[in-house]
Amino acid sequence: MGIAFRKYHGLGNDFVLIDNRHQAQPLITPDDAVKWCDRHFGIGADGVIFALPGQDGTDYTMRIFNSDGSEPEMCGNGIRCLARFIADLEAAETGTAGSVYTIHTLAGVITPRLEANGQVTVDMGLPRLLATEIPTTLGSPDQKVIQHPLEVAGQTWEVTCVSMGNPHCIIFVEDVAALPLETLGPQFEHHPAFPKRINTEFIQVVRPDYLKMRVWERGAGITLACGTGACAALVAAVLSGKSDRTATLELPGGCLHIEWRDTDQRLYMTGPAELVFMGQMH
Ligand code: ZDP
Repeated sequence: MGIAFRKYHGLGNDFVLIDNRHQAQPLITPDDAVKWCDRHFGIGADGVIFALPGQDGTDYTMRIFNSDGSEPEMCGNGIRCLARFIADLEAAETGTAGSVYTIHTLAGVITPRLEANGQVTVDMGLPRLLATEIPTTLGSPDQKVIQHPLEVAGQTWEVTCVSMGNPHCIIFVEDVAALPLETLGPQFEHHPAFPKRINTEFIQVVRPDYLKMRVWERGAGITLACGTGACAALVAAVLSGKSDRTATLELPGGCLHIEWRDTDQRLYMTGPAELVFMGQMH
């Protein structure tokens, strides 16, 4: 007997989605997720996402396993895919679907909204900025980490740290295309300054409202897009005086629209989420 799945992507950041609405225990293990995500021996994905029953009054719960089997607290592109997945399931079952969902995650309640034009806008919540909240040993525990020097690969980088529930460090560079991301990424991810490892975003400011980004993700390596990373990058750019509070983030897989709203200090991310195929895994 196989397990039914659907594959979705948000700007090429691709996920296997599992309908787990009937039980709180994920239908597959982290080890299974590693096999399913393998691009040669499995389905191929950056992670596996479960739609689980809601908790504390939320509509649903999201959990995600990275392609290395580790479990992140949040996933921005993934939660857009989850919202589309749930709406697709509901529509197939009842003929109608919701358009706003409250989702319980390890990073708090996140609220995606399906727009009429096919895009998904997500209230990603508040950024966390103190060193202990990232977590990182850089700077003092109760202070922000902005443009702080960090030695990696024989070079000193100025890093800014932002948690969107999951940990990010952001570095501004002249030319993102020129970076050897495959060799640099793992050295940031496993640097002792980051006890829970780290997602690393390199940002090129093209204009105050247009940033180019490349990402090395914790537990997944180079990906074509990262929603939490794009939100973290905009926060870092605003804190460093490099961008407006609303900007387009150009990632290898396409563009996300990100707003750090000044009225409520929350991040709003808008981007696509698309079904690729459905299948059954043995
Ligand atoms: O924090 C981590 O371990 C990430 N690999 C989680 C996945 C983040 C994601 N790419 C996003 O869009 O936020 C899904």
